[in-house]
Amino acid sequence: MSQKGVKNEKSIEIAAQIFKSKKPVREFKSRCLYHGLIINPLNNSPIDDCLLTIMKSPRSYTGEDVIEIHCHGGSLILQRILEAALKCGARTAEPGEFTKRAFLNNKMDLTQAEAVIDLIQAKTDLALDAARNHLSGRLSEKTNAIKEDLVTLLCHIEAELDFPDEEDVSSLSNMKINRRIEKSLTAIDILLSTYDEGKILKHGLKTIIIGRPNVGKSSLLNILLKEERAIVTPLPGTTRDVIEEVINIKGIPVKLMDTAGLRETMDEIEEIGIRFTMDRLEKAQLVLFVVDASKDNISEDAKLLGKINSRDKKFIIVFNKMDIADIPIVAAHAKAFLNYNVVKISALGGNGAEAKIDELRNAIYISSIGQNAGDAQDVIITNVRHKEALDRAADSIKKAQDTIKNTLSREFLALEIKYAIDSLGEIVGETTTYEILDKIFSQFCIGK
Ligand SMILES: Nc1nc2c(ncn2[C@@H]2O[C@H](COP(=O)(O)OP(=O)(O)OP(=O)(O)O)[C@@H](O)[C@H]2O)c(=O)[nH]1
Ligand SMILES: [Mg+2]
Repeated sequence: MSQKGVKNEKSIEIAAQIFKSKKPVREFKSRCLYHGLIINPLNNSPIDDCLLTIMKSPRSYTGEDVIEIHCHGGSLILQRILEAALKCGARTAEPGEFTKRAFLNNKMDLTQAEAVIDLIQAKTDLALDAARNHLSGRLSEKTNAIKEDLVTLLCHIEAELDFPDEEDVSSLSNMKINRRIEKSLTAIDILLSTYDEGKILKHGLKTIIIGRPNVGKSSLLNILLKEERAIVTPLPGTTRDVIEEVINIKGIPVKLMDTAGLRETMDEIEEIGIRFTMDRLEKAQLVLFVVDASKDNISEDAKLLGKINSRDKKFIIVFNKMDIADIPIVAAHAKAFLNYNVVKISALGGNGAEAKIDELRNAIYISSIGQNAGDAQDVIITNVRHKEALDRAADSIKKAQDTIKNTLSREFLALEIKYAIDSLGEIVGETTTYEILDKIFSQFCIGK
């Protein structure tokens, strides 16, 4: 980026006008706390007894002179202190402005700046681990390593093109080039393979509870939430609206949606509820298909499952009401769902039911991100911008391989490798446009 090095030289001046202490503010040492009074600059009346610290450039979050005021809590005090600073020429920060300045002043790269948003928005420990990993620069390290390999290769190819007769420039065989770009492609593919997990960590696993009326869907929502959230009655057709709640299963945010039972109905409101159910089903990643295991005949359930089945979703069949189910009948039911993962529970609770609910939680966890999820050491791609840049880099590398296969001139090969390098450079912010930067930082809802 060329617009590096934003400077903000007024902060110490402003602090000097509103903070009174034994020592003048301009003589404060960097990164030390000083005690004093914040005053109204118009009439010198005290506002609050505070501590103030100056973090002098370049050793601050943004790389500029930063003032931090530690005052008493309370919105009126905060408001008055803010007004005092504004009167002396300060202005409130735009969303993400501190982090944007930190990026523009080379205090962090773009993946680290984005990690700050993820850190603030993380809802579970695993999401926090992934964000912290990016903030520490591990994603940048990985993408830079891939990029550096490609840059070295490109330099060699270009040297050969520019100085074909030079003896110092050893010639690279197609096989050697292929091996090196294949290595980069594998490294990109490994990063890309983490995106499904990353997406779930960041946005949650959209999970719909679906089934025929009265099978115990709302009871299941309630027992997973450990609270009486949805109305449960013995009457089929109780739930009409979609009820959404988020639970944390071993660090995965699971967005649960309880829905209206599916059946042919003459009731207008219930029919609207069923339409809502079908809309949400389309967007869901995981389906908890609930069956009343105490019923003799479940062919209707199997038929319904056949109708809603789709390859882009995972399904768990939940046999509910096991407390009143007949074991031989349940065994017969299971035959209708041979190809599915079936978990048997009692959503009514009691009598060992919790262990079964744990089994279901585990099944949800494994079906969402697999057995190996949650290794804090791994870099996980959570951001669609990074994924798209990696996709583009992989495409360019494949095209580079094609130029070798089709015995095209090495100039074409060099061009594709250069595109791959540029795409990788976008991830850390070396080759990112201002529009993209604005879009990224506008996602911050607070000054930070
Ligand atoms: N014995 C037993 N009864 C259950 C169990 N789970 C739910 N029930 C009962 O089944 C009835 C229906 O439960 P709900 O949770 O309202 O069922 P639903 O699928 O949400 O029903 P709709 O919203 O009408 O589609 C209620 O009387 C529950 O108490 C269970 O595990 N065992
Ligand atoms: Mg219900």
